[in-house]
Amino acid sequence: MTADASRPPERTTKDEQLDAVRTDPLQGNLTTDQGVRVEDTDNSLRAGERGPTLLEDFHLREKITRFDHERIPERVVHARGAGAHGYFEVYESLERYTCADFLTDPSARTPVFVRFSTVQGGRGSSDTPRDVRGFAVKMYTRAGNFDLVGNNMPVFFIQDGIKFPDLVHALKPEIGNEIPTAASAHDTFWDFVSLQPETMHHIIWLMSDRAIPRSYRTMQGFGVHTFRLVDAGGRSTFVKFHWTPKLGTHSLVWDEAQKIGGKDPDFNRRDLWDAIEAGEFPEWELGIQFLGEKELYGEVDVLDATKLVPQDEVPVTPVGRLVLDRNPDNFFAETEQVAFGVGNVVPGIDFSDDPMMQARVFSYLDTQLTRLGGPNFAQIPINQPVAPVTNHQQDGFGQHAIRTGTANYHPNTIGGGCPVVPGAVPGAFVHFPEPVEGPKVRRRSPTFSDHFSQATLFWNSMSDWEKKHIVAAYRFELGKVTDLEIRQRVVELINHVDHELAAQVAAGVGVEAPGEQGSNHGRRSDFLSQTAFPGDGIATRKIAVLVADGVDGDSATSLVEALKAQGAIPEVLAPADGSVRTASGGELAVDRAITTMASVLYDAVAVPAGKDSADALSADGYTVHFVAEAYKHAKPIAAAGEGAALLAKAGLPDDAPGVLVHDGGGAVGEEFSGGFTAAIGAHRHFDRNVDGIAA
Ligand code: HDE
Repeated sequence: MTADASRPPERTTKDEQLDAVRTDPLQGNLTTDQGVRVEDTDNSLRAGERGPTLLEDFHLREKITRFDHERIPERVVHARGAGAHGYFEVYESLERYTCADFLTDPSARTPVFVRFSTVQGGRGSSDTPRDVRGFAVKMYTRAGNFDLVGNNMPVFFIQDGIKFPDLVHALKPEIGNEIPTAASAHDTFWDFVSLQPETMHHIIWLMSDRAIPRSYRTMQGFGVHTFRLVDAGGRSTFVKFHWTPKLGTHSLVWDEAQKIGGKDPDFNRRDLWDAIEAGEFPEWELGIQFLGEKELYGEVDVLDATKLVPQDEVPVTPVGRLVLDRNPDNFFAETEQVAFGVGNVVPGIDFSDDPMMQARVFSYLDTQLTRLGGPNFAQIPINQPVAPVTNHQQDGFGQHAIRTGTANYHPNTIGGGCPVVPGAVPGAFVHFPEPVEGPKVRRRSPTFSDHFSQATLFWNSMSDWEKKHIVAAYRFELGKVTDLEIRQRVVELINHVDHELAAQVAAGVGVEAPGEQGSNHGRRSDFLSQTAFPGDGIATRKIAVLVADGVDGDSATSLVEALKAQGAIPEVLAPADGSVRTASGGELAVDRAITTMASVLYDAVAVPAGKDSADALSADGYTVHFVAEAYKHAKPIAAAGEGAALLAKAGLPDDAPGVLVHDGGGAVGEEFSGGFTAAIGAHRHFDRNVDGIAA
């Protein structure tokens, strides 16, 4: 049985809970925080019209005090993010593996709040640097909150949480000048990497296009660690969690990502917001790799967060779906104040001994004490479980509840023994009684010592264009490192991944290519390249339709309608906002002035027929650059009739992959629009030669 995709969005228990705290200050009279009506909020109280301000002006002081304290400390990592509400539904009961309520009841619609993020940049940084993306899901289950605080890459830089402060110190802006913003291309980060071979697997993911997703909606998510599912009888199964986007896994290209950082720093945040506002609810399928109880898969220790278990060996079973269908009302109250915690598990889900996971269970609770100002952060509405909270925790900064009764301890008789602790009954969280033995040591297991073979697996599994992008990324990053010895050490490490890769990187960054190591095992996986996750259709892809006065109205309208029919978002761009005159004397509405936009903000470009329109566009350098740049970024381009002149002016071949030219004017017809749709569906056309294009 599968969940019914056509079911309309319905209000969840979490929505109802949030309703109780949602306020609308846009009514009634302006008051102080004490509810006192004010007579004037534009003038402070002073002794005479030109006299000094008085200390007794409680309204001024309260207003300024509140303003002074509006900012709270940003997250130590993952400070920049965007969030949304939605729900999770399991397709069929997983009771064979777990007693987790939300994974065993297919009729349950579990409310969720998801926050996506970058890692390095501060809260005000841009959305598109080369970086890992956080994919954190808070599930408000009936049995308490379960947080799956994952990333868009299935492995992590390091193996032991005790290295995390070192990693993040090296990655973050350098301490003297606080440079660079939202970038890993600097000496301290690569110095750390060059001395820490266990980073090699994650680093190659970071150098791949996974680090520059086109959209939060087109990236995979991973729980990274191995978790345990525990059934009602106490049997445990190791599992890994995967989120797969319905729209496919797609990325930007690096030059584009850098330009978007300036043109629209909110690119990913806006994309998520707009899609939800438009009713195009982003959707991911939850998949689980059931690993059983084995701790070793060949060379892979399931407790090592720098390793994945290849899907070729253990398939991912689809088990449910996540839909995001509501934007927050208030960014601060919801997206900023949401506190995820790796320690937030529910009966039926438990930890593994992954030393990263163990450290995280501590860190996430601890960090909120400073960030959210004390121990009562779980009472903030976005963090509150929908399951009832009944315990003897009390007081502290930000206590919102008014506790009644006198028994604030356990056991008690004065409170009738409540709340009760009935022992290991169904519904209570019972830790999996894993046997533990061995000496206390600060040592890693020898099963954690292979740092290269999965990086090699990843490299071997890439398509040609993905490999090219990886080489270019290493060259860019290391090219920004000023210390040549660091560059050299990194290249030596890459040489253990693949000699050819190391040689290509070395050639680009001016250091010596190391000798052949013969270390490539030659194995590959079918599930690591992004080409394995194309998604379906072109819904919500943004297409720029370039027009000027004299455009062929039928040509433009037929293109726009054909794209809309496929769920895409065509936008008509012209030299000025308003409308343009069509060749037949009609009017065509313009969505945006071309100078307010850029090709990097679109997935494809179309140029309708019309001689005067094509001539005007071809005479404008900004527009010529627009199409040349779209071509350079391997985007689909369609031109009808005289519109092809713009392509010629930009020096673009009209027979390159993903370039479609339609002879003549008038409505373009199904064959042409179908070809364009297919080209957009393929996302990018990297088999195109772009080397000579100046853009
Ligand atoms: Fe985090 N991480 N992390 N991390 N992490 C935080 O918690 C930490 C790690 C991840 O949208 C912080 O509330 C340690 C792995 C995401 O709010 C902090 C270690 C993975 C988010 C913290 C790790 C992640 C965070 C900062 C090494 C992928 C954003 C603010 C043991 C599986 C969540 C906060 C959001 C946030 C610590 C490693 C993902 C400081 C100590 C591995 C998605 O507690």
